[in-house]
Amino acid sequence: MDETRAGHGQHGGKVQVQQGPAQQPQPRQPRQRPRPQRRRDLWAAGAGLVAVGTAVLLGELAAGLVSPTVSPVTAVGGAVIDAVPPGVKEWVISVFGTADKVALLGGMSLVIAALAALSGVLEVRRRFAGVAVIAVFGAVGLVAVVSRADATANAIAVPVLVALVGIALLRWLIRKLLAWQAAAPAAPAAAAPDESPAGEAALARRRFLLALGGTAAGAGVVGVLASTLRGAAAVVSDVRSRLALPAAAAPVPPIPAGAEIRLDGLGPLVTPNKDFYRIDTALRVPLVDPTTWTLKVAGMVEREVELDFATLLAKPMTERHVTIACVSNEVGGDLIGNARWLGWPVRELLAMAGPKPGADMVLSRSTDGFTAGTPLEALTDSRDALLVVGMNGEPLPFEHGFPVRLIVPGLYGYVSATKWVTELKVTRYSDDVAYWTPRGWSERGPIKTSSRIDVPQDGHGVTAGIVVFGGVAWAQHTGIGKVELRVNRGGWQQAELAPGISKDTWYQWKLPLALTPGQYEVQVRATTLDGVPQVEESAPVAPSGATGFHTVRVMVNS
Ligand SMILES: Nc1nc2c(c(=O)[nH]1)N[C@H]1C(S)=C(S)[C@@H](COP(=O)(O)O)O[C@H]1N2
Ligand SMILES: [Mo]
Repeated sequence: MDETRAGHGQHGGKVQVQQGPAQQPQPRQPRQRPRPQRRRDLWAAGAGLVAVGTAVLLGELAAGLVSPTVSPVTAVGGAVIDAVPPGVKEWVISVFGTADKVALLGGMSLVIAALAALSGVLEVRRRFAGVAVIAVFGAVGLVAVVSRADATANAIAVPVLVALVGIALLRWLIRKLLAWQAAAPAAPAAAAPDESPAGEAALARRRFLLALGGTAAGAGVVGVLASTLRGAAAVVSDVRSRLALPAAAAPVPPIPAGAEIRLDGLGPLVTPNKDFYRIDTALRVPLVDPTTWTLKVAGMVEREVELDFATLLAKPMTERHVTIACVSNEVGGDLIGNARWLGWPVRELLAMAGPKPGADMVLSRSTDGFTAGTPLEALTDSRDALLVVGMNGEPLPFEHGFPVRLIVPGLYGYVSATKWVTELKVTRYSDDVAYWTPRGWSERGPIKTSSRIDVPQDGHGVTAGIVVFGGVAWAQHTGIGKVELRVNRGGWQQAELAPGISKDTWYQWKLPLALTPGQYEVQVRATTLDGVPQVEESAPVAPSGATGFHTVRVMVNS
C-alpha cells in the first residue's frame, strides 16, 4: 500500500509536494513536521528490530554450531529464572503452569523487541544512543552466558558477536534511513525548487527499504537454520538427559582413604565434567544421535562387526578412574584431567571381530573425520581400554564425545581417546596414518611421567614460616613411586605422597617447607614405581610430549 503511494510520488507527486510548502507555508508546516518525524521514528524502530533480531538469530545459530547446549537467549532466560525471587516464580508457575518456560521466552522476546525498537529510535535521533542500548544488551548476555555452568570460551564469544553484528547493522540501516530523510523533499532543507531531490529521495528510500528488507530476509534464513539446528540439538539433548546408564558389572575400585589432599588451590582428585579440559579439531561439537549411532569394526579382521548403542549398553560394563592428558600439555599445564569412565572393554569387541595376524594398529574414526592410531596391543591387553559411555556417573557430555568415545590408560589423547567414535579399523602402522601424524606429531604417544606444583602458584607471594606445597604427579599405567621437591636447586626432599586411585590416575602430594623471607625457586620431580625418574631435560610438546621439571618462583614475605 505504502509502496504504491511512493511509486506515484516518484512520478507525478513531485509537483504536489513542492506545491505544498509553496502555497501554504504557514499552516501546513507545523502539522506536517511531526508526521515525517513520527514516520522516521517508526522506520528507525523497524531498523532496530531488524538489526537486533538478525543479530540475536545469528547468535543462536553460532551458539548452536559451537555447542549444542549453550544459547545466549536461554542463558539469559536461565539467569532470569535464577534471579527471580521465589514468590514471583511461584506466581508465574501458578498463572502459566507448565507453559512457564514458553511464557518466559515469549516475555523475553517482547523485552528484546522493545529494546531493539528503542535502540533504533534512539539511534536515529542521536548517534550512538541506540548503539549504547545494544552494547548494554550484549553485556547482559555476556554475563548470563559466563555465569552458566557449561559456558565455554566459544560460547562466551557469542554474545560479543551478537552485540557487534547488532551495532553494525543498526548503524548501517540508520545511515540509510537518514540519507533518505535528508534527501526527502518533505524536509525543508531538501525542498529546494530544483528537480533532483525527489528522484534522489526515491533512490535513497529504495536503498533503505532494500537494506531493511534484505536484512530481514537474511534474518529469516538464519532463523530457519538456527531453529533446525536447535531442534536437532534438543532432540539429541533430550535422548541424552533421559538416558539411564547401566551399572558397572563389578563395582568401581574404591578411592583409597587419603587419596585426596585438601589444600587451598589444589584441585579435586576427580575432575568435574564441566572443568575437564577439552581438545577437538572440529569447529562445532558433533551432535550424534545414539538411536542411530553404530560402531563398525573393519579392516584386518576375520569378520566385520557392527555394534549399536542399545547392544553396547547391554554389555557388562567396567568402571575405572583414568587420568587422560593431552600431548600439547606444557610442563605445569592444565590439559590433563582425571575422571571415572564407564564403558565396555574394547578387547571384547575386538575379540568378536578377530584381528588378523600382522595387524599392529587400530585406526579409530570419529563422525567429524578425526582419527587416532592406537597400538592394537594397548586395546587388547589387560589395561581396560574402554568404549566409554559414562563420565563421572553421567552420560558423556556432548563436548566429551557423546554417545561413545575411547579411553585408553597410558596414552595421550591424540593417539587414543577418539570422541564420537564410529569406526575401528584394524590395520598396520605401515598402511594407515592417523590425523595428527602428518602434522608433526609422533606416531605413538605414551604419556610421559610428569608432575606439577599447584600451590603456591608460580609468581605468588606467601608468608614466611611453614609453606605447604602441593600438586599432582602421574605415570599412567606404571604408577608413581615418589615425588620430591628441591629449593633453589638444593637437595631433593621427599614429599608426602597420597595413594593414587590406581596406577592409571594421577597422585596428589604435599610437602610443608619452612621458608624465611626471600625469593625462591622450587622444582618438582616424580619417579615411577619402577624407579624411573621423570626426564629433567626440557623438551617442547611436539612431537611426543613435553619434558622438564615444573618450576615455580615464590616470594616469601615476612
Ligand atoms: N573426534 C575427536 N576426538 C578427539 C580429539 C578430536 O579433536 N576429535 N582430540 C583428542 C585429543 S588431542 C585429546 S587430548 C582428547 C581430549 O579429550 P577431552 O576433550 O574429552 O578432554 O580427545 C581426543 N579425541
Ligand atoms: Mo591432545
